Amino acid sequence: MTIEPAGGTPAPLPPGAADISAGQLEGMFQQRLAEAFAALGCFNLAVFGKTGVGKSTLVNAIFGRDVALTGLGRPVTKGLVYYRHPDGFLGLYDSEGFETGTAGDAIVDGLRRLVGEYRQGSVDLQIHAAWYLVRWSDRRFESAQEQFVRELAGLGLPVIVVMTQVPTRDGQVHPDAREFAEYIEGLGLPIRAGGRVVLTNARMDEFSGSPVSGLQDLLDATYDVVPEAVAGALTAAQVLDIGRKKARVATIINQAVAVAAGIGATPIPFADAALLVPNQVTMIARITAAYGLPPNRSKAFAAAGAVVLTGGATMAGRYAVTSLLKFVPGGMVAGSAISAAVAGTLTKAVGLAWSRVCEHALGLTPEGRDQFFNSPQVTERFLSYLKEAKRSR
Ligand SMILES: Nc1nc2c(ncn2[C@@H]2O[C@H](COP(=O)(O)OP(=O)(O)OP(=O)(O)O)[C@@H](O)[C@H]2O)c(=O)[nH]1
Ligand SMILES: [Mg+2]
Repeated sequence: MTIEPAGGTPAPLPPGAADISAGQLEGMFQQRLAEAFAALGCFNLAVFGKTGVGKSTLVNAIFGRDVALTGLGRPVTKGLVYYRHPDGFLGLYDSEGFETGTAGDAIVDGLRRLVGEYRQGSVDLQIHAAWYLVRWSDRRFESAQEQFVRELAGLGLPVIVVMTQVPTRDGQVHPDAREFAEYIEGLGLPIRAGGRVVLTNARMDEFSGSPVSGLQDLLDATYDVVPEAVAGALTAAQVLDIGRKKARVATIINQAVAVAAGIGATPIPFADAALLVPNQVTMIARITAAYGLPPNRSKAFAAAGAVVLTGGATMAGRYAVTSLLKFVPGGMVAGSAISAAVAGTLTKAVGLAWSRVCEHALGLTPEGRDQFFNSPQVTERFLSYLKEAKRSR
């Protein structure tokens, strides 16, 4: 028989599928994980602005990583370097040491060529959003800067103008920054975010006590301009808006539950509970990718993933079957078969438990974060979360 995994191609099951070997499962896990990350694609952001305006700091605050430090830089044109983060789903065009005037002209010329190239197929490098940064304390916006923004927009790039290092007190923006933003807005530039300048402060300023602000606003404005095809990559890459990650994961779990219910529509003999596992492996892989867990953060993590999703998924499947089953009303059909409802419930429990493992790995759970994940720890977490899923039913 074949099982349709959520969002993937039908996976042939070996004969006597109730006993998928650990080796087969490990291979399946690696393949599904690779597929899930490939399906995310890559979100490419271009960041422009004068030296010291706060480009790196802002990117760091929203994506939680110094892409320029961790990525492999590739000069694409004079003054513009493209970094692909090793995780694969985030790319950054950084205009290091950017100055307006002739240097700006050279960048625009380079970009024109680039945009032409990716229109011809290298979609992978397409710029999905462009931030133009202005530091509030500069208090002036030169005509060369204005010209540059117009040219970027003229190339078809969705440009968001961002004011950086903006001080606020009690939620109130410094009046001079507000006035400066209004001046820029008054120029009628062809910019996104509804023509607004987005005001941000990416780092708490110890001296003035100005808190971090405006980052969610900038992220929301960025989502608004990003094509649906790379929204998943943006969701995986950003570390600011956990709600968006959770919402994506909820969709993935629901899809897997629907597939599981389909598998259980013809009640499965109790002993064949492992029939549910390939779909669960796909779901787990997609959840992992959706959260933006580094696919290869470390050898320890990769090994842990393999253990959980080989031994773990099987264990989870069996554990769940033996211990969850009796809690599902009407779960048992003819005494020893798994119904659609039960198949769905089991899959949901596995999905929720794995989500929590991911959140734990990212430091989003009250327990904090294990920097150095090892396999037994992950397995233990997974099973304890699974038990809680059972209790909370
Ligand atoms: N308080 C505060 N400081 C900031 C902020 N953004 C940047 N800084 C500081 O300003 C300095 C320059 O920031 P960077 O992020 O390196 O600026 P950049 O635009 O990447 O500079 P180049 O790479 O040289 O073009 C650093 O000392 C930062 O700590 C901010 O939002 N708030
Ligand atoms: Mg920088």
